Amino acid sequence: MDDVSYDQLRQLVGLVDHDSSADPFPVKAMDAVVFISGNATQTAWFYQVAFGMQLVAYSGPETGVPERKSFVLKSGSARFVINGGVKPDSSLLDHHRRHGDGVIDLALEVSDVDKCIAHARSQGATVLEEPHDVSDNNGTVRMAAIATYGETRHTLVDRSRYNGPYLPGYVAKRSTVKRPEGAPKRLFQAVDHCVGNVELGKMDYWVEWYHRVMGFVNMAEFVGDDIATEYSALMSKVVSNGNHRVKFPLNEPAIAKKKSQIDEYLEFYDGAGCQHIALATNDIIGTVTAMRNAGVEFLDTPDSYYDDPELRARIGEVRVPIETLKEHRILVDRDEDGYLLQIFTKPIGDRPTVFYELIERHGSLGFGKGNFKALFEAIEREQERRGNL
Ligand code: TYF
Ligand code: FE
Repeated sequence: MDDVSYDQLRQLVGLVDHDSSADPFPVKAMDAVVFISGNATQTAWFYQVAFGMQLVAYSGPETGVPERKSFVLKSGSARFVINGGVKPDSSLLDHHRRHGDGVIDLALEVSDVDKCIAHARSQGATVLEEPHDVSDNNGTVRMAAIATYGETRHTLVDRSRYNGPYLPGYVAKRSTVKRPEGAPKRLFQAVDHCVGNVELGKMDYWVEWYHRVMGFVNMAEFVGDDIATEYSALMSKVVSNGNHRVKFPLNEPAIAKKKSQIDEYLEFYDGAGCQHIALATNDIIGTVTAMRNAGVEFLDTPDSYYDDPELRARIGEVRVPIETLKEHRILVDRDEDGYLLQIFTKPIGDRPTVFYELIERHGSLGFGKGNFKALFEAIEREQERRGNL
C-alpha cells in the first residue's frame, strides 16, 4: 500500500486482527477524502506546501473535463482529492455556495462493489450511483455511491483491475513544490479517522446506520451525558470496520452551559458534515514543526495542562520528555493498551468548520479521551474569539 506496510499501518492507526470473510459490507480502507474548495488550484497548493503532500494526478479543462478541476494528492497511504468548479453552472458550485469548503465524499476502497451495494440497498441506504465500470488504457475501476449524513457520500471503489494514477480520466501530474530543507520526507502516513458532526438527536441514528448498512462495530470510546454537560457540549460515539482501518467518530451537540462547538459547525456548514480528519504520523514533533513553519495554526494548550501532577502521574514515560510536548503544545493520553500523542489545528478555511488532528499512536486504540477537557476548553476559547459562544 504505497510503501506503507501493513505492519506500519498496524502501529500507525491501531489495527486489530479481523476475519472479514463474513462481513456483509467488507471495507478495505479509505480510498480518498474528497473535498470541494472555492479555489481548488490554490487549495491543492496549500496541501503541498503546508501538509507536505505530493501532487500525483489531475483532471480538468486541459484533459477534457471543462466543468471542474480535480487535484489528487498523496502522503503515504492517504489520498486527498480537491475539486473546484470552473463552469459557472457546475453543480459543485451549488454545494460550495451552501457549505463552503469541505468534505463531499469519504470514498472507501472495497473488493466487491456489487455485494456492498446490494447489502446497503437491502438495509434502506440511498444509492446515489449504481455499480458501473469506468475504464481507460490503465484498466477498469468499478464504482458506486451511497448517501451518508448531510450531503456527504461514500463512493465505493474497487481499483483491483486498475493501475493508473487515480481514476480513469485523470492524468499523472507531479508537484513542483520543493520540500523545505530538514523537513520530514512525509508529514503523515495514513488517515486515522474521519469525524462526522450530525444534528441534535441524530448521533444514535447514524451509529445504528453504520451498523446496519455497513456492518461497522462500536469502539469503546464515547462521550456520554456526564462528560457532555460537564464540559464538552457534545456527545460522541465511534464506529469502525472490523480491523479498525476505517474509523468514523460521530458527534452531536449537547445542551450544556455554553453553545456547543457542534452547533457552531452545523450553523456555518449549514447542516451535517465532516468535522475533522485525523492524520497518523510516526513523528508528530517533526510534523507539527514543519506545519507551523509553513504557517499552520494549532490550538493552544495552557502550561497548566503540562504542569498538572495528576496528568504527569497518569502519563508516565512517553518517548520524549513532557517538556518537549509542552514546547510544541502536543497533548498526551494513556489507556490500558498504550499511549497516544495528538494535536489539533484551528479551522483551516474561512468558515469555522473543517479542521485537522495529528495523531501518533503507541499502542493506544483510543481517541484521547483523557484530553477532552483540555481540548474542549481550547476549542471554546477559539469559539469565543470568533464571537460564536
Ligand atoms: O475524534 C475524536 O473523537 C477525538 C476527540 O471536536 C474530539 O479527536 C472530538 C470532538 C472534537 C475534537 C476532538
Ligand atoms: Fe479525532
